[in-house]
Amino acid sequence: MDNETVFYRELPKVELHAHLNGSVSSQTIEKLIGRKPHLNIEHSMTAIGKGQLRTLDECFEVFKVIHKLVDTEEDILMVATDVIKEFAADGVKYLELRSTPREEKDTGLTKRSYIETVINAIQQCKSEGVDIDVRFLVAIDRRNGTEVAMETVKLAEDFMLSSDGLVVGLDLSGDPTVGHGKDLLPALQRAKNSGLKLSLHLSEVPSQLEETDLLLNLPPDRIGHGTFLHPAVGGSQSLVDKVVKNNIPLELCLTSNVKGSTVARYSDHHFKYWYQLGHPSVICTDDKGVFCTDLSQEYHLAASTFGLSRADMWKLSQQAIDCIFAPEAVKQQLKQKWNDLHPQVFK
Ligand code: 6MZ
Repeated sequence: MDNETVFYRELPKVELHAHLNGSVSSQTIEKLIGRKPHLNIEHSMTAIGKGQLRTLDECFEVFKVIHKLVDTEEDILMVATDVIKEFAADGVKYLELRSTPREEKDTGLTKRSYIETVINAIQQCKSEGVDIDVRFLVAIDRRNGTEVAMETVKLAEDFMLSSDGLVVGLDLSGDPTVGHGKDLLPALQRAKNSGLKLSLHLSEVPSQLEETDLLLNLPPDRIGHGTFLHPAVGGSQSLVDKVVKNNIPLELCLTSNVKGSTVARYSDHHFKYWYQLGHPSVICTDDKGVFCTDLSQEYHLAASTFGLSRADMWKLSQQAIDCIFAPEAVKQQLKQKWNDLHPQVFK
């Protein structure tokens, strides 16, 4: 490993935007394929390799293939524990995983047992002493509409109260070209009122000014992507002003946006715009398995693309602590951890 690679691996990091089924590594996919050879799924169908570009639509086809491979409690337990350990091995000290609870009639999987299994995986890793604090965001897939969104919020509320602080919020994701945010507003409002933190995918594709404006009025606690918020790419100053005024952090995923073709080149990535504004921006992976990346590569990529120093990148990872959904005491513990690790990382 070269010097730079070692630095970004050792840099303590916070991962706030990771979809569970998009984060499955090639090793875990191999194990799943071994469990289900009859599906005839090949590895090339579940990942987008180096230099390959896809449309966002094609990315969503990939998730459907992975969902076929992950359809029992046993699968979810394996996937979640593997993903957590991989993030830990990459130097992630705090992780918020998100996933859409699914029901599978054939295997008896229910939405409730889906969430319980992810929670079990988190607890199992903790009891094994894996050095990472993991929390969970229950995800709403926007394509499933109003009723499912409300049902998901109720489930998330139950788990927020019964999971010992592990379920901290709600994610709104799914194919951004399907459905409209206004149909999901009552569910999101209810979630907010009950104390769930909200991370919403906003303006991931162009021409969603009206929807974005509506959802920004909630306001959400964090924004996923926000690729088309600013005026230069067809967004608007008033959207930017709302984000800035409410100090809503952005979760930014460079490789995902370039491979999914919503950003043409790394140097065009909106990280630059928000970083120059001094607005809280957190580098994340989105789907490390599908996009063949990890968080240390994303930090390295941001640094090399935008000419940032190691000290700048340290500051970015440290500032991400203020954007987590876990309570203040956890932020303090993480800040202490960063202080303790500083000499070793800059040795
Ligand atoms: C929007 C995305 C996404 O929930 O089954 N997901 N939603 N934009 C993206 N950009 C590429 N990447 C992933 O993980 C897979 C699900 O996460 C959401 C989609 O709903 C996808 O089906 P889970 O663990």
